[in-house]
Amino acid sequence: MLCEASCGLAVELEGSRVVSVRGDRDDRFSRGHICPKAAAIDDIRNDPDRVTTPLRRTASGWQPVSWDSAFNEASERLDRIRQEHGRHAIGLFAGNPMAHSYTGLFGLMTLAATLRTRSRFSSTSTDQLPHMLAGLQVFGHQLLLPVPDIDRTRYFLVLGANPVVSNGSLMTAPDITNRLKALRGRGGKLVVVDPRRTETAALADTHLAIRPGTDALFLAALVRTVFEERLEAPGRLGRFMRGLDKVLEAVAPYAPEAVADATGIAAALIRRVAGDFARASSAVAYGRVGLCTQEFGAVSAWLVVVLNAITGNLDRAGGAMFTTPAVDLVKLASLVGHRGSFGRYASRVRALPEFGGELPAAVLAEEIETPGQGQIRALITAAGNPVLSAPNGRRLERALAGLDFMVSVDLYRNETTRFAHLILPTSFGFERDHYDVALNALAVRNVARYAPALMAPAGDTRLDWEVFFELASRLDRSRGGRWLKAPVFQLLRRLGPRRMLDGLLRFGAHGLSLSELESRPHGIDLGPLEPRLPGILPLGRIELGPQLFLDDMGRLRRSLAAAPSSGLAGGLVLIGRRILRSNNSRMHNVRRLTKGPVRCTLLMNPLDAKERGLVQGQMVRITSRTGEVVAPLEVSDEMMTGVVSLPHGWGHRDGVTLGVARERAGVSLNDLTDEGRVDGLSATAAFSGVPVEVRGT
Ligand SMILES: Nc1nc2c(c(=O)[nH]1)N[C@H]1C(S)=C(S)[C@@H](COP(=O)(O)OP(=O)(O)OC[C@H]3O[C@@H](n4cnc5c(=O)[nH]c(N)nc54)[C@H](O)[C@@H]3O)O[C@H]1N2
Ligand SMILES: Nc1nc2c(c(=O)[nH]1)N[C@H]1C(S)=C(S)[C@@H](COP(=O)(O)OP(=O)(O)OC[C@H]3O[C@@H](n4cnc5c(=O)[nH]c(N)nc54)[C@H](O)[C@@H]3O)O[C@H]1N2
Ligand SMILES: [Mo]
Repeated sequence: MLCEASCGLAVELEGSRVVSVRGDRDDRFSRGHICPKAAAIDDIRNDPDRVTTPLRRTASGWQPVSWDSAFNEASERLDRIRQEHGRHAIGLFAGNPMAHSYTGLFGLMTLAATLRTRSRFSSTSTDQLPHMLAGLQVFGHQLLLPVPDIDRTRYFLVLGANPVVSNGSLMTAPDITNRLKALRGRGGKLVVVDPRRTETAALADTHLAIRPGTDALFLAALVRTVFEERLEAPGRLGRFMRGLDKVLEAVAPYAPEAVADATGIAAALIRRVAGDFARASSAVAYGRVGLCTQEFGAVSAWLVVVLNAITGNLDRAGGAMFTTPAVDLVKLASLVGHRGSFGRYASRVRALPEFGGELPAAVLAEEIETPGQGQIRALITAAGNPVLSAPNGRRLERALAGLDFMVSVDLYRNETTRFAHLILPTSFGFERDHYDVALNALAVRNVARYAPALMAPAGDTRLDWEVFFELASRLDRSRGGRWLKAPVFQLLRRLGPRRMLDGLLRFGAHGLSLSELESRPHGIDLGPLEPRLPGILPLGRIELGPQLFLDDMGRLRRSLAAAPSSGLAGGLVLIGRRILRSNNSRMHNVRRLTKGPVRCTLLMNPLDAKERGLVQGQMVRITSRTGEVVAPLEVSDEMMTGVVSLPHGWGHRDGVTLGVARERAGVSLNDLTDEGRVDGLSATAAFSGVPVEVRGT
C-alpha cells in the first residue's frame, strides 16, 4: 500500500473506524511482520491537514470548489494550452505512490495515453531507471528485473542498498532483517558495499566502505577478476548469452590494483570478494538506490547483471531470479509488442534521452523555464512531490511558480502542490482496494494477495483512477474522443479496474481469479522462485554486452584516469539516507512517526569533524553548487572519511499545510543536489557524491 515490503495487515474495525492495525500473523508471506509505518496509514487517512475537497488557489487564498467545476476548469485550461502550444506543452509528473496502486496505475496510463505528451516525468529517473535500462538491453524487456533469491542464497553482495531500513526495494521481502539473519545462520555470507556503515552493514560479515560513485569501477574489477582467475561458469544459460568476449574486453583496464585508490577498497579485498562470490555454491549481487543514482548508475546496474550471469547465478536458486507473477505485466506488454524504449527522442533543452516514454526528472525545471516550441506551460502532478524529491528543488520551485497552469492530484498541500491552481484530493490506504501489480512481481517468493477497500473515500475525495479517468475523458472529448478508443481503454472503461484485474489474474501463469484471492485474505503462496529462462526472453537471448553500455565504458575509463590518486582530494561529498520511520517526503505529518530524536541530521566522520573544528550537535552550514542549508551535525564513525550524509524528503517549507511536519521541518537534501549531475548514459539523477563544503554557523 505504501511500502515495497507489502506486509499483510490485520485491521480491526468498528463500523468504519479503524481500532487497530497489526501485522497479520496468518499472512502467507509476511507472517505478522510490520514496521512503524503500517499504523500510520490510518493517521494519514484521518489527518486534519489532509485535503478532502477539491481546492482552487485564488488571489485571496485557497477556496473549496465542486468536483465538476474543478474538472471543467482543469480540462478547459489544459485544452487551451494544448491548442495554443501543442501537446508537449503539458507536462505530467507521476510520483512513487502510484506504483503502489493498481487502480491508480490504470488511471494514470489512461491519462498519459490521452495527453500524448513527450513531457512525461516520474520518480523512475530518480530511482530504478538504470535497472530498467539494463533489463531492456540485456533481457529484452524493461520490466525484466531479476530479484535476489535471498532465502536460498549463500552469498549476498549488497551495493548501495540498506534493506534493513528501506525494507527492501525491487526485492519485495517482508521482515528482511530476519531473512538476512537466516542467511548468516545457514552459513551464508552477507557483504555490504556502502560509504556508510549502515544498519544492514551492521548485520554483515563484511562491510566495504566505497567512495561514492565508484561502484562501476569496483564491479568491473570483480568481473575482470572472475575472468582472470578462470572462475567464469555461466552454466546452462551460456548458450543463450551473447557478447561475453566484448565484456571481457571492456573490463580489461580495471585490475583491482587500478581501481583500489579510486574506490577506497584494497585490491586484495576486491580479489577476495570476486573469488568468494564465484566459488560460492550460490551467490547474488544486488544494487539499489545508492547504485542507481550516481554518474555511472546504468553501467553499474548492467555490471551487476553481468557478474551474476558469468558466475552461473542468473536464474538459479540462490541467485538472481525472475518471478512467476500472478499478474504478468511483461507477458501482457510483450503481447502488444511493448518491450520498453530508450532514446527514441531527447529532451528539448539538454538533449537527454527519453526512457519508456518519459524524460528525466533532472530536466523538468529547464523544460518549464526555457522558451520555445515545446516549452512546458502546464503541469499535472500525480502523487509526486518533486520539489523535495528531484534534484535542485529550489530551481524547480521557481519554475513551478512560473507555469500558466498546474493541477495536482494529491493528498496534501505540500511543497509541490502549493504551486497548483487546483488540488484534486484522492483516496488513500484502506479507502481503496489493493493488489500490488508491481511489487508482487518483484517478490522473493511467488505470492498474490488482494485486499478489499475497508471504507469509502474520506470527505469529498475520490479514487485516484476515477480522477485520472475523468480528466482523461474530458480532455479526450474535446479532441473528438480519438485516443480513448483504443481497445485497452474501452475495456477498462467498460469493466472498471476490478474486473480488469480479474482478467489479468486469469491470463497470468497461475490462472487465478479475483474471487479466489478474495476468499483467501491472508494471501496465496505460489512457491519459491523458479527458473524462467530462456522461456520469458522476448528475443530468446541474453545480450551480455549491449553496445550502449560498452560505449559508456569509455567515460568510465576517463573518470578513472581523472580520479585523485590518493582517494581523497580533501573535499567532502554528500550522499543520502533513508530513515525507518519515514517514507520519502510523505509521512512527516504523522506525529507517531516523527516524535523522538531529530532525524534530519548531517552525519560526518569524527576525523572530518575534527579537521573542521566541528562538534557533535552543533549547527552546520552545508553548501553545494546549487544551494545551502543549515542542519545539526551528528558525528559518527559510521561514515567513511570524506563523505557526509543527509536524509532526503525533509525541508517542509512555508506555504504548506503540514502542521506536524512544519514543527520539525528539517532541510531538503535536494536543495543541495545538482540537476546538472546525471548518469551519463541513462540520465538518472546522480544524487550520490555531490561536492559540498561544511562549516560551522
Ligand atoms: N523507511 C523508508 N523506507 C523506504 C523509503 C523511505 O524513504 N524510508 N523509500 C522507499 C523507496 S522509494 C525506495 S526506492 C527504497 C530504496 O531502498 P534502498 O536503496 O535500500 O534504500 P537507501 O537507504 O536509499 O539505500 C541506499 C544506500 O546507498 C548508499 N550509497 C549512497 N551512495 C552510494 C554509492 O555511491 N555507492 C554505494 N555502493 N552506496 C551508496 C547509502 O549510504 C544508502 O545506505 O526504499 C523504500 N523504502
Ligand atoms: N536526494 C535524493 N532524492 C531522492 C531519493 C534519494 O535517495 N535521494 N530517492 C528518490 C526515490 S527512490 C523516489 S521513489 C522519489 C520519490 O519521490 P516522490 O514520489 O516525488 O515523493 P514522495 O515523498 O513519495 O511523494 C509522494 C506524493 O504523493 C502524495 N501521495 C501519497 N499517497 C498518495 C496517494 O495514494 N494518492 C495520491 N494522489 N497522492 C498520494 C504525497 O502527498 C506526496 O505529495 O524520491 C527520489 N528522490
Ligand atoms: Mo524509490
